[in-house]
Amino acid sequence: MTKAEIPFRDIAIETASRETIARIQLEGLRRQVAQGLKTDFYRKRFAECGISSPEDIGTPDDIRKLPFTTKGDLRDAYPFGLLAVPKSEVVRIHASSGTTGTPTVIYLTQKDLDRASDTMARSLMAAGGTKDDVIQNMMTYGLFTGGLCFHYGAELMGAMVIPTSAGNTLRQLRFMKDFGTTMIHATPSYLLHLHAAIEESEEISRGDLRLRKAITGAEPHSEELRRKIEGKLGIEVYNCYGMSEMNGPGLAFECVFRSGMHVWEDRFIAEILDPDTLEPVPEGGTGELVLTILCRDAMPLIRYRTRDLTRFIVGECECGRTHRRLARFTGRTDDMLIINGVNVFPSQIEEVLLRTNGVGANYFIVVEKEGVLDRLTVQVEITPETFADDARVINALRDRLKAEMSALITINPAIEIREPGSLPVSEGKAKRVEDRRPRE
Ligand code: DLL
Repeated sequence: MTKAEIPFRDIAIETASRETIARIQLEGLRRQVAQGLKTDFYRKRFAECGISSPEDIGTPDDIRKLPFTTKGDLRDAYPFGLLAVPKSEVVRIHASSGTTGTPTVIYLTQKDLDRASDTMARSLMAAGGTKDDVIQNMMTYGLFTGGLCFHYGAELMGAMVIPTSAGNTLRQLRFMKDFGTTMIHATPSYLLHLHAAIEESEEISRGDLRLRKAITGAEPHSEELRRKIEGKLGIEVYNCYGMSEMNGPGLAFECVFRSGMHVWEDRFIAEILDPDTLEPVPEGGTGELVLTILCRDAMPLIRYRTRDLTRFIVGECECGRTHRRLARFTGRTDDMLIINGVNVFPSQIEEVLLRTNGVGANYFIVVEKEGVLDRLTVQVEITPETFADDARVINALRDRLKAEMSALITINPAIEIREPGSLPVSEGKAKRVEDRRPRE
């Protein structure tokens, strides 16, 4: 690929000097501090750090004077505690799993949404997407950002977007064939599932499809898995990182060289810190990604602890972009599980168990692969009284747990009822989760 062929949405900003980026970040950070001061939450937190005005931020490094924000803070601020504009300015909300039943919610003004869509469009164009693409979005529409936030960015780029949402693989394949889909957006596990479905299908073969690229994210995956999917489907696969707290997918994205994800540093400040000391790691070292959003008025989020572990890739990218690249994520510092792209905290499951009569003292969570998809099983000890009851009572308890859990975590667990005292009791810190999925 020649230099002239490298695609950009906004070449000036994407290749801006580091000095320009630092200036934009300083202005953006001051704006976010000003927005933060409009909320009780940040006014109080800033005061504890001696910050009372945006003018207290003199250089980009002054970000280190600012407090951290955690998922727990978002839970405490639910539903509107972090709103920095009049409620009538909000045009949409999105949400992700909280550590308990309270979700993590974000609010967006129309301008915030426009900027989020522009960020997504920029990411798609960096991956070589164009207005001629037919993009099928196989991520769930609704509170999850992978549906709508991706969708609006793809539309802004001018592509024809097919909002099939997740699941219904046969219909996905028919649409891909009939509308000549060239790009798809799906989790890595769903890409594998799609490949298996094509192999098995008597109706549709790979030769019927015009697919050239897939955008994937929402769950960790390895370079080996990417290569496997690329080989099987005969396409290029691009890694995309995001989280609902930061407006969803596309905050970091791979360009056509596919060697790490550029973080859009005019819109986000990314720090990589030692999760214990919260001090910066040496250049290129692995640590927790801490993000500050610069492009949102409705809800400032400063030094948000993502709990995701990664590192900056040292050196320049061949594409000429000056925005630094993140390496693949190697894990998290908390116990969040990502099951078929959905975030699940063991504490959410525990919450349902604790409030249900008839449930005993011990439980165990197992995550496994079933074919290419993930499967969640919750083994639950019940009380001796319930265990002695007849099968109808036990089945009703099982159904109730299943319904309440799937309402909370949005995926269907298998519930295995166990006899009192039958699950292993750990000495010391209870081990209640076993992730048996092979690390790819
Ligand atoms: O997963 C947003 C998204 C949608 C990203 C579509 C990419 C594509 P949440 O549900 O809030 O938002 O989950 C965010 O998912 O903190 C990571 O732990 C994980 N994650 C997201 N993308 C990647 C990725 C969306 N490319 C959480 N690699 C994050 C590894 C990822 N982990």
